[in-house]
Amino acid sequence: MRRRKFIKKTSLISIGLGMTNTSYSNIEIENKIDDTQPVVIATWDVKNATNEAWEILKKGESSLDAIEKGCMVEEANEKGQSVGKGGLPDRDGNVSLDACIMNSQGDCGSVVYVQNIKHVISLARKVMEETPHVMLAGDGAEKFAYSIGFKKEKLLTAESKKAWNEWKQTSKYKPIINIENHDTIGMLAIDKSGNISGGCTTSGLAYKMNGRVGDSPIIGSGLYIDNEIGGAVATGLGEEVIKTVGSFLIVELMRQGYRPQKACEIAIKRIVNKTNSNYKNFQVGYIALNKNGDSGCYSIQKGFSMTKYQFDNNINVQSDSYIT
Ligand code: SD4
Repeated sequence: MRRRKFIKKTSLISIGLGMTNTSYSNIEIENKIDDTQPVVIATWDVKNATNEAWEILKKGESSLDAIEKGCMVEEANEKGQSVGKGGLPDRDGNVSLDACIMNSQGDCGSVVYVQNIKHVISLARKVMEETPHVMLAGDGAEKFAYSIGFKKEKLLTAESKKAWNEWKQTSKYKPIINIENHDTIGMLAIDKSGNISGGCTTSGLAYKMNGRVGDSPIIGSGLYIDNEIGGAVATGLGEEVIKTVGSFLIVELMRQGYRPQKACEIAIKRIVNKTNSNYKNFQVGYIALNKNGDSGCYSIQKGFSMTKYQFDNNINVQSDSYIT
């Protein structure tokens, strides 16, 4: 019933705007739907995380709560080696986490280089809600965390330590991402009131240089939300996302009328088309959601996917990619 209503109301209109200084002349505009459907999307195959978020959305609670609780599922999952406890360490053996969160009012909070706190998405939320700042780093972020009751925890698990020891023997450090080795959680959700929020949480690039921070906690790069338009979130080689301010770019493209799918594709092509891009050697993937509940995803390499919980269906969708 809901689905039919949604499809009926989202007929597409393509209009040529005669733009001269861009190759994207066909802007697609969707008719607005007048009722709100909750929806949550996330990077990679994380159905437990989207399920947790969906349960919160279904009860009519806020998209911000859904994002925090959904991301926490993967932060606590020690088997996931790119997020939270069990994340792979830097080249010196330190696990350091980055995260950010953004609400529908445009407020945001971020933490970087946090070494002893598992739920950095919650800490980012506390930075947003309880400090006058947007970003806290390292020891300062942890000091704040302990002062408000967060527990100190060792994040390096035996499994990740073993992987690091093996890497030390066989691998040389290269500042490119192994395309199989990432599953940063980026999540976007719209609640029953129609408000969108987003979050992103990661242990970053495995075996990175000590002190390195990626795109995931950088508002505009790893995540961006605009409650009038929608949101976007990134995964993959953070340096390339930062250089093109990827998530902000996608939201601005949606503001111009592009659907989320097309906006993600344009943002990926922006990376690929850089003159010095060695895009064949790294992965970047984006997901995006507009205020109508329309979503999209796109990546450079094959293998990226998005999990989407919408219309009571929790599904993993394979992403199209630039390299096929
Ligand atoms: C980073 N974007 O730190 C993150 C890495 C990533 O799954 O996506 N890992 O660059």
